[in-house]
Amino acid sequence: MARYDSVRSVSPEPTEQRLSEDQRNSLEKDSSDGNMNAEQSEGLLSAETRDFEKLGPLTPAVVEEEGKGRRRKWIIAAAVFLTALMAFDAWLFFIPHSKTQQSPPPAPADPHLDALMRVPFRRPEEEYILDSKWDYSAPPQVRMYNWTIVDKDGNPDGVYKPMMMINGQFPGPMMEVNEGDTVIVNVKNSAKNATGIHWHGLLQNGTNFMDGVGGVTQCPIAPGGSFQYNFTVAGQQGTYYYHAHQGVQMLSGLVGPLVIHNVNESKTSTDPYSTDRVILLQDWYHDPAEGLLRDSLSPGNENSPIPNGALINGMNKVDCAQHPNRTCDTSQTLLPSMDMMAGAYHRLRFINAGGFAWFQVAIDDHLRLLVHEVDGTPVKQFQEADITLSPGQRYSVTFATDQAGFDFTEYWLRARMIEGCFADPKLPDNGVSEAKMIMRYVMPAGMGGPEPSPAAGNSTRSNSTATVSSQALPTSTNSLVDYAMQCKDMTARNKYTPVPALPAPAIADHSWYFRVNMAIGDWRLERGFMNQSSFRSDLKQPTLHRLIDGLASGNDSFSVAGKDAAIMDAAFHPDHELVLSHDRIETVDIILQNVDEGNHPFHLHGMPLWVLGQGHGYFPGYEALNLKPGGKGLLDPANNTVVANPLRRDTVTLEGFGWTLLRFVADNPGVWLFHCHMVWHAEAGMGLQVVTRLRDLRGWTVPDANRKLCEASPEVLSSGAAPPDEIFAGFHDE
Ligand SMILES: [Cu+2]
Repeated sequence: MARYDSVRSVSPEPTEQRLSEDQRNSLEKDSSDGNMNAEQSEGLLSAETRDFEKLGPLTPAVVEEEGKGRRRKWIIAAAVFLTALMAFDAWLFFIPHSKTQQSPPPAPADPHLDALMRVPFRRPEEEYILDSKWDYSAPPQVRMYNWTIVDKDGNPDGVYKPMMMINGQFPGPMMEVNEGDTVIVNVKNSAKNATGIHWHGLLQNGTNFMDGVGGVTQCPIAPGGSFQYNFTVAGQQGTYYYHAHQGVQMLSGLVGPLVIHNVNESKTSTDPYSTDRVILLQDWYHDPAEGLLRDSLSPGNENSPIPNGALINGMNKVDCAQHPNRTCDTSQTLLPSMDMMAGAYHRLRFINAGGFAWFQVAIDDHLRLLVHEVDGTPVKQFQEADITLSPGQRYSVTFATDQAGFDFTEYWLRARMIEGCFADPKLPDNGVSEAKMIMRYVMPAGMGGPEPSPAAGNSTRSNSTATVSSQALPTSTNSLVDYAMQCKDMTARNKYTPVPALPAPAIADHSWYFRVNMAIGDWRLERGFMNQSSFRSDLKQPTLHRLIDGLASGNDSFSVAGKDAAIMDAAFHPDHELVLSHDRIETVDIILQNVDEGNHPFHLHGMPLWVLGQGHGYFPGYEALNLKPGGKGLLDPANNTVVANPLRRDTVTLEGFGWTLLRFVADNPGVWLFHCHMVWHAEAGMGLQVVTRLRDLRGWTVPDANRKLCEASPEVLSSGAAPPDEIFAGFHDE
C-alpha cells in the first residue's frame, strides 16, 4: 500500500506544466482577453531586470573599460526599458479591440494543435469496425497517415489521468492496409517527452530503420521534432498493432490496431463472417505511467505495479464512489458495445495491447469461438470456449450469433485480467479485474426485436446509438466457468496448425541458451536479466548507428571476424547490451530457461518465431524433442513432427520456472530487439539484441532523417524513458 502512496507523490503534475511551450502559448493566447494586468507587466519588467543583473559585475581589471562599461550598461538598460514599453504597448493595443468590438481573439500559435487539444478524446467505437466495402484485391498503394502526438488529460473509464494521444484521440486510429501496400506515417511529436512508434509484429524486411525502437534502430523523436515512418508491408497478413516504444508510454495511450488484409484471408474460416472488428484490450493504471515506472525500478521493489482496471477499445466505466481520491467523472463514459446481426457469423480480432496483464476473454452463452489466426499466422480453425492472451499477443475468432430466440438480446463479452499472475490478486484502489463489453443482438428488419444498425449486418461503419443514460445492460451470466489461474499460451491446450503449412528448417546453425530472471542489480535495483545481461539502451547512439559506423570505419570489434555467430562483446558491453551477431542468413535457435516464478511473453522484432517446444521445468534437451544435440537435424528422420509445421508467432510466453525453444531464420538484415513484452520487465532490462546478416550491413548508411533525430541532447532524447540506474546510487536500505 505504501508503494502506491509513494507513486501518488510523484504523480499528477498540473496540466499547465505538462504542456509543451507551443501548447501553452496557444492555450494562453486563447484564454487571454489580451489584457495585461499589473502583476503581469511587473513580472515582465522584473524579469528583464533579473536578466540585466545576470550580466554580472564588470571586471575591475581594465579600468578604462569602466566608462565604456557604464555606458554599455545604460544602453542596455535603455534598450530593456524600450523593449518592455513596446511589449506593454502591444498588449495595450489589444484591450480596446477585445473589450469593445468583440472581434475574435488572436489566432492561437498553432491552430492545428489547438484543435487537437479540444477534440473530444474518445474515439468513436465504430472506427474499430473494419470496412465491409474494403477492396482486398486493390493494386498496391501508399497508405498515408499524419499523426501529431500530444499530451492530454483523459478519463477513459471515468478517472482522469495525464495521457499521450495521437491527434488528440484515444486509443490510436485504425490502420487498415493490404499486403503489398506502402505505409507512410508522418509523426509530429508535440508532447513534452521524446517518443518513437513500433509496429508490433511487422517484419520490416529491409527497413530496419523503421522499426521504431529508441536506442536500437533510431534515436527517439524529440519534443517538437518529426519523423516519417515509411515501409512496405510484405509477406504477412492479419492482426497487428502499433505502440510507443519509449519507456512505458504505451500505458499512457499510445497504442492502436493495424490490420493487414490478404485476398484469401476469409478462407481460413469455414463460415463466411458478415462483420469484422477489432477488440483492443488494455490493462489500465490510474497513476501516471512515468511515476509508476520510476517507482517500479526503485531499489528494493520486487513487484511490478498492478493495474487499477482494464479497457476494451479504450472504454470502461468505473464507479466513481469507489475512487474518492481521484478526479472522476463518468457522465460521458459508456461501456463498450457492439451491435451484431443475429443468426450470422462475426469475426473478432483480439489484441492485448496492455503492458502487464494477461487477459482471458469469453462471451456469455457463446462458447464456440473458432480461432483462425494467431499473431498474424492463419491457422486451421479450432474451437475454444475462451481465449487467453499475453501482452503483445493477438487472436482472431469467428463465432455465430446463434442464441436468438432465447432469453436475452444482450450478452456480456468479458475480458478478465488473470489476477493469479499478479503479486497480489487483489487490485489496488478498489480496482476491478474484469472489463465488460455489451454485445447486442439486432434482428433483420421486420422480425421484431431491435432493428439493425448498418454495422450489425454488412454495410457501412456505425454502431449502436445508445446514450450514456440509455445503455441497456445484459443480464447474461458468466461464461468464464473455467477461470484461468496461470498465465500460459493457448498452445498449452492445443497445437494450432498454420495454413498453409510452413516447415521450420530441420537444422539450426546456431543455438543460444539464456537463463531468464529478475535479480538484484546495483544499488539493490530489481532488474531483468538474460544470463548476466540487463539491457540499457543508448538513446543518443542507437545500436544500428554504432554498428554501421563501426563497420564503415573498419573497426574489428564490429566485424566479429571469422565467426558466423558471436556475442559482440568487444563492441558492446554485455553487462547492459547483449548483442548476438549472425554473419549471414542462418537458422537460429533460442532456448529460454526461466529460473523465476514469473511469466514472460517474449517478443522478437523482425522475424517470426517457430515455437518448437515449451513447457514447465528445465529444458528437457533436444533429444527429448527428437532433435540432435544443438538442434542439428532430426534424431529419427522418419518423425519430423517437431519441425513439420510448428506454430509461427511473434510473442511467445516463457512460463514461470519453464522453458521454451524458439527457432527463426535470421534473414532480415539489421538489429532486432528480443525482449519480454511486459513493460515493467522490459524497462528493467529483460531483453537482448539480435544482429542479422552482419556482412550485408557493411554497405549501409544511416539515412539523414535518422541522423537528424540524434542531434537532440541526451537529456531530451531520454525524456519519457526509464531513468538511468545511477539516479538510485547511494540508496541505503536503512
Ligand atoms: Cu517479463
